Amino acid sequence: MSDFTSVAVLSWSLGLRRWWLSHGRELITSPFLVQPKAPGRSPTSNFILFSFTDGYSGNLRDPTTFLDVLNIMASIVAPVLFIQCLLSILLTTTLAAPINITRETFRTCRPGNWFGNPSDCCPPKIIKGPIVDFCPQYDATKPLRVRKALQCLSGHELKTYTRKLEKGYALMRALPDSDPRSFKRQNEIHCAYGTGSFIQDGSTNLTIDLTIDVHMNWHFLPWHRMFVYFHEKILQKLLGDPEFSLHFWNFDNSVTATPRHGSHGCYKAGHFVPPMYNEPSKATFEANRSFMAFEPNRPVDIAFDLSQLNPLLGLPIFPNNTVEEQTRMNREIMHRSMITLANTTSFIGKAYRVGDARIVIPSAGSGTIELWPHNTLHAWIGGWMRQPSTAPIDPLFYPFHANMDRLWSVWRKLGYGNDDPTDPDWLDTTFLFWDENAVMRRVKVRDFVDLNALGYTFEEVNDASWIFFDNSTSPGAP
Ligand SMILES: [Cu+2]
Repeated sequence: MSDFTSVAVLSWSLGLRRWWLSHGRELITSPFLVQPKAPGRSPTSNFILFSFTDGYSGNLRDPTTFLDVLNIMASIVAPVLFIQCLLSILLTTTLAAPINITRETFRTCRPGNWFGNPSDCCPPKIIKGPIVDFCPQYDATKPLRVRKALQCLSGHELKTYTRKLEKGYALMRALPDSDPRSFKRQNEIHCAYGTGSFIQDGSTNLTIDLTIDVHMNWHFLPWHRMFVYFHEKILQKLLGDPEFSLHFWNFDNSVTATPRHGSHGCYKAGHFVPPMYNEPSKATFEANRSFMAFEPNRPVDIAFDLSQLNPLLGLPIFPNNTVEEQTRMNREIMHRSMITLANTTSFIGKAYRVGDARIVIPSAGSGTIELWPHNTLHAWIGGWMRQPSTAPIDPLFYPFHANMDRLWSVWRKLGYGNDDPTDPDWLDTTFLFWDENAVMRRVKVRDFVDLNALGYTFEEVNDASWIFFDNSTSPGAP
């Protein structure tokens, strides 16, 4: 907020001064308005960037200098920034507080958008029944449920798990649309929370509506932990099995070595799309993915960049790396995202409170873990997974995000002073979710930072493959 204020105020004062100087001396040459050529006008600076052509006559206008461009931009943009800034100051000084999603938030839901792509996915505007505060039920006498790595399930375990998950999804898909636990409605809730469909309570009274997005800021990790938690609870309820755990896709695991004798935990590579999600006969299958995601021996590309488009087809270019090249790159990026670049602020994401405008540029607010591997793999998997309005339509979303959840807990254990924010505006943020009994729950971020209190943990896997990544090792070294 303070950065924004100073930029706005600076732009405003610069703009005013330049506007006065320009108009006072009749020097302005606007690229946007057709003006007669000023006789004898010559460039006042060596920083000549553009020449503009009069669209009607084709005459070349005066060369416009760098300073003129700055001048014009400042004159146009600064007042807008200034007004926005004043409103933001007004809001933050009077309302600075954690985001709270309420009945009113649902009531005022409206169509949203993501990078200009419209969406219309508001859940029912009227929440029926009471909203019940969520409270973790920690029972020290009970063993923690273990979410396991999908690639490590033994033959029998895998069979049982696949059968259960298939049944769970069949039941979830069979629920009517009116049931908030239905597969369709779960996509809807992620869509509403991720496309600016919800408006911050109270902001509708002002000239600008401040929308909410759980991506590109510090809500990314806790919100998705909650979302997967309730998804798992709903599966448990439908299956009648309170011990059912949603196992994770260990996509960051590029282990290529055989396990050392006596090692604990699972040491198998997890960087391929889990086969049960790629078999057309299974309820976990989704055809709408990039063709690369169906190649059984192709590791994921954590470096994938959707902006690499084939100029002829407009389709993304998938680099043809060898398995060794790709896994080395993946380990390097994981190391950077989780360790080298990841302090508390840069890992968790930018603060986002009442009065803050929705952040719409990933690099401006996302934590490192959201940028890599999260965003890159959503793009690499493709299809529904490429947009927040549709991503949970692909069942792969859930084991994918279960691993994101695990990576958050791994980061906390790494040392380096890693710890979650202590800011009450983060801890006291409340979201609303329907639970396994279709009851609306008010959920606080502070109740979702401790996995043990939530009753589950993750199987140990070989994170050493990226934790101890050494830049000096030759490509392909395990
Ligand atoms: Cu999301």
